[in-house]
Amino acid sequence: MTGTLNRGDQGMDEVSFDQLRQLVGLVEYDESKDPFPVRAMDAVVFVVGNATQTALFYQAAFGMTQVAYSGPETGNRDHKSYVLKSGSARFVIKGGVDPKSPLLDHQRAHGDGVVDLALEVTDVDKCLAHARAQGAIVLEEAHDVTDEHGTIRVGAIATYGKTRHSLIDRSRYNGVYLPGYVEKAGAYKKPEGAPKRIFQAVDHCVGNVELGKMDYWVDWYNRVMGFVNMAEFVGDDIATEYSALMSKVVANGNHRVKFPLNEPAIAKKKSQIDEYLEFYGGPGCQHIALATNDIIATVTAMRAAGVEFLDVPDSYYEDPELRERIGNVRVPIEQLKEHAILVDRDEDGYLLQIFTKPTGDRPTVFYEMIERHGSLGFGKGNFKALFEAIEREQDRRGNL
Ligand code: TYF
Ligand code: FE
Repeated sequence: MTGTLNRGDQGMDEVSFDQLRQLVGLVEYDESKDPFPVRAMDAVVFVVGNATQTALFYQAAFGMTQVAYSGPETGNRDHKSYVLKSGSARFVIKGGVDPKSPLLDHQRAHGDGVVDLALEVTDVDKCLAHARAQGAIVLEEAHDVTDEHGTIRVGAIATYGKTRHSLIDRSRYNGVYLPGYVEKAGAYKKPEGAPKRIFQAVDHCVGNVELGKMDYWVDWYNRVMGFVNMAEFVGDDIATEYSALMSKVVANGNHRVKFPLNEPAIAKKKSQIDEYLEFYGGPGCQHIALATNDIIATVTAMRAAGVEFLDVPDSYYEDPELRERIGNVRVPIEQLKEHAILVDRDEDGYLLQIFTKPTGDRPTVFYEMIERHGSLGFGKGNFKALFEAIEREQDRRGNL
């Protein structure tokens, strides 16, 4: 079928396909010509030092809902694992229990971080065969995992650093997550009047790779996963002037899954990417952007729960050029200023975005909240203000 939209998990959660189109910026594409058809992100999987407390953090501060659990009580003696949902987004939070758990070694080396950007695919075997033919490292061969709720077919390939892409076909499964998990709500109760959800979907997941390796990984995603390059990038010119990083974006055919890739640039200052690579102990996932349809409510709820966002100087909002550049947007500039929300416009529309400070102990992983109104970009017009704000934080940490 030509021009078919990849309908993803429509119906499985409460975010409709048409909502997603707006939320994460989808385009039409011909899935039949795709060597590696990806439906959606299946889950972002984290390994952390204390999964029990981190799961509570994502409920209290990100408004997520706990839906499943695996741990010693369910026969998994190695680690605890909590599954959280918000709209179509799924986070899985794991922490070692057995002192010999390899998850504890991972946490010691990297701190809290993302180990798996798991993808929902229609044909695990086809994707793995294509990936292998293109030279990808296969970490797990395709195999079935079955319980009373049906069968999952799963495999995995290695990407940058210690990160993997699990490939999951859940079309024959109706359990809550994967075999081995039990359905389990959290004890956490949302405060009265709290929004039903703070975000609806994962918009993009950014990888930081070593100096000189960005183009390697762009090419890798092109070849191995059939991803296409998106127009937005930070090139040499911007890099040396103020950003200290270079960045390109790859996406699956319908742009539902978007992976920007950053590498450090040699600039006057130590790159924020170098700081990440040093503290993470190598390449890894830098930020996850979460799509919301009401960024004011999102930021208000997250701030109330104690999440800290990057400061934006008043001059950003007072610049007369800003009004000219962005035109009419849903939220008055005064209100954007009050919440430190950034705004950018391109030929397709505009977007509102805001960035948290690193959410863990190491200056590594952080979040972006993004409200799209037609724009398919990443906030190019904000790069200068954003990178300066990141560098002010880097300086406070003594890493500039
Ligand atoms: O994902 C993006 O491209 C934007 C901008 O270190 C960005 O969110 C790029 C690099 C970075 C922080 C934000
Ligand atoms: Fe981003």
